[in-house]
Amino acid sequence: MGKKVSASTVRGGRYLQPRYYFKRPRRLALIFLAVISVTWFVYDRQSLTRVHQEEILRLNEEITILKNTLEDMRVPMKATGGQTQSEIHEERYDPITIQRREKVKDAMLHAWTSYEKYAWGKDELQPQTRDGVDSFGGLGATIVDSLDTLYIMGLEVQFQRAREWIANRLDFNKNIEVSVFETTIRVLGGLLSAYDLSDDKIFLEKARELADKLLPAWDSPTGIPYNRINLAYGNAHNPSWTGGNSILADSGSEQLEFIALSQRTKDPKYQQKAEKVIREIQKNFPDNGLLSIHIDPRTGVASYGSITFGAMGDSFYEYLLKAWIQGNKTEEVKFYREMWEKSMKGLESLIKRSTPSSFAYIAEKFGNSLTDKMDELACFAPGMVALGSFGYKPGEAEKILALAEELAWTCYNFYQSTPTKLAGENYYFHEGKDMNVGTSWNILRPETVESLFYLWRFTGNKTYQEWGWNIFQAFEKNSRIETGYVGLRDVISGTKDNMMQSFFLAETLKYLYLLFSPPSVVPLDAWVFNTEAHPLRIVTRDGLPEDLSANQEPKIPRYMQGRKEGILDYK
Ligand code: DMJ
Repeated sequence: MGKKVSASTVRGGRYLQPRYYFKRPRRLALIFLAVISVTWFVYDRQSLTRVHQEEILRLNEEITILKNTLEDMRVPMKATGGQTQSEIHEERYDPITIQRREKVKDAMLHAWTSYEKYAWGKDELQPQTRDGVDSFGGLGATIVDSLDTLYIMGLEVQFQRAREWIANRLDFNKNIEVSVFETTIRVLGGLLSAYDLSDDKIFLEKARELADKLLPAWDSPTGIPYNRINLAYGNAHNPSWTGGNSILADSGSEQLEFIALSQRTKDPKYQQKAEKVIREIQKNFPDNGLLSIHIDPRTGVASYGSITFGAMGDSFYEYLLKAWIQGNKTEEVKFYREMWEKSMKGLESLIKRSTPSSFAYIAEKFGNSLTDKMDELACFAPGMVALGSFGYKPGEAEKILALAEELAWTCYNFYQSTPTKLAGENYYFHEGKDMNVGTSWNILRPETVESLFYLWRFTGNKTYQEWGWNIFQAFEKNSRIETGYVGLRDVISGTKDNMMQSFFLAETLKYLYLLFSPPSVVPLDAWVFNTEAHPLRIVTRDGLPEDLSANQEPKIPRYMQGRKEGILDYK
C-alpha cells in the first residue's frame, strides 16, 4: 500500500528544494547571514572559554606565589637578624626575582617531598628506583643536610617533621665506619646551623653527641685526624689507598664546626682539637701556601700527591679564610688569614689562560709541572676569593675581586659549553681549543652557583643572577623527574643517573634561593657558611653574639657596603 502524502508535507518539502531559493535570493542571503552569525557566535564562545581557562591558570599560579609569599611574611626569621620576610620585601625587590626564588623553593619542595615519600630516614634518595641508600652510614644525611634550607625557605611543616626524626630516630651509637669529613660538614654542620637558626636545644645536644663520637679521630701523633672512624668503637684509621696518609681537605675542614661547637657549649676541647691541626700544618707551611693532597698524620708533613683547588684540596683553603671570619678577624685568629693569603699567592701562580678565548683557570700541579685541568669542584674558589678580597688593601682588593669574576666566567662556561648546559666533573684546556669536558658526569654539584651567590652579594651585578637562573633551568630540564632530581651520567648525551645527592638540597638549592633573595637573608657579616653551605652564626671567641663584642673590626669595607643592603640594585 502506498503512503499518503499530506498537503503540509508537500508544502514543507519545498523548503528543501534549491529551486525554491534561487527564485527568492533575499531569503537565501538572509539564511546565509544567519549561518555565519551562528558560526561566529559559537567560535567566539569557544575562544573566550580558552582565554578564560588560560587566565584562570595564570591567576592560580599567581595565587600560589602570593600564598607562599604570605607564608614567608609570617615567619620571623632569625637568619634575617630578626627581620620578618615582609620587612625584607619592603626592600623593593623586583617581581621577576621573587618569582625565580619561588621556583627554587618549589624545586626544594619537590626534592624534599620525593625524599620523604621514597627514602625517609635513609641517607639519600635514588629517584629512578624510588628507594633510599645509606651512603653515609645511615645517619639520615638528607634530613640533617636539609634542615637549614627548609628553615630559611620558611618550609615550617617539613622542618618540624625533620626535627622530630632527629629528636627520636637519629642514633650515632652505630657500629658503622664513616668519613670524619663528610660526617662533620653534613651532619655536625647541619645540626649546628639548625640550632643557630631555630634556637632549638635538641640540635645542639645531638651535635655534641656526634662530635664526642668523632673526637678519637684526632688521636694521632701530630693531632692531624685520621679520615675514617667507627662511630660505636671510636677506632680510626686512614683508607688504604692513601698509603696511610690523611687527605688534606678531609683533615683541614673541621675547624668551623668544632670551633662553633666549643663556642656554643663552652667546652673548649672541640676547638682545641681542630685548631691544633692548623697549628701543626703551619709548622711546615710553604711560602706559596700550597700543599699536596696527602699529609702524613705521624709527621705533619705533606707528602706526595698533586696540588689542587679541586678534589681533596679545596676546602682546606676555604676554611683558612672562613675560620678567620668566624673568629671576628681578631689578632687571635690572624694566623688563619696569613696562611690563606699565602695560599692565594699560590693560587695566582696556578692561574693560566686558555686560547683563543682567554678563559682563566686554576691549573693543577704535580712536582714542578702544571696540568691544564680544573675540577668543577674548584669553582668554589671564585666565591672564596671574592669573600676574602675585603681583607686586602684598596687596589689589591679590586684586583683579586676581578680575578674571582674571571674565574666565575670560566665556571659558568663549564655549563654553557655542553649540550645540556650542565657542567661535567672536570675540564681540560688545550692550546687553541679552550676547554673540553674530561669526566662527563654531573652530580648536581653546587660550587658554581655558590660562587655566583658570593659575587652577586659583593658586586651587586645582576648578571650573576642571570647565570644562576640559566643553570637552575638546566637542572629543571635535565635533572627533574617525577620522583625527585637525578644527576647525569653524561652531560653530552643527557643520560640520567639514579642519585639525588644530599648536597643538592643543602647547597645547590640553598645558594640558588639566596641568589634570588635580598642580601639581608643570611647576611654575610653575621653568618659564615661551612663547606656544605650550612650557615653558622658569627659570635665572639668566648661565645657572645658578634654585635655585643667590645672590639669590633669594621665589618665590610666601604666599596661593598651598598651591596650589603641590596637596595641599590632594586630601584
Ligand atoms: C660538598 O659535600 C661540599 O661542598 C664539599 O666541600 C665538596 N663536595 C661537595 C659538593 O660538591
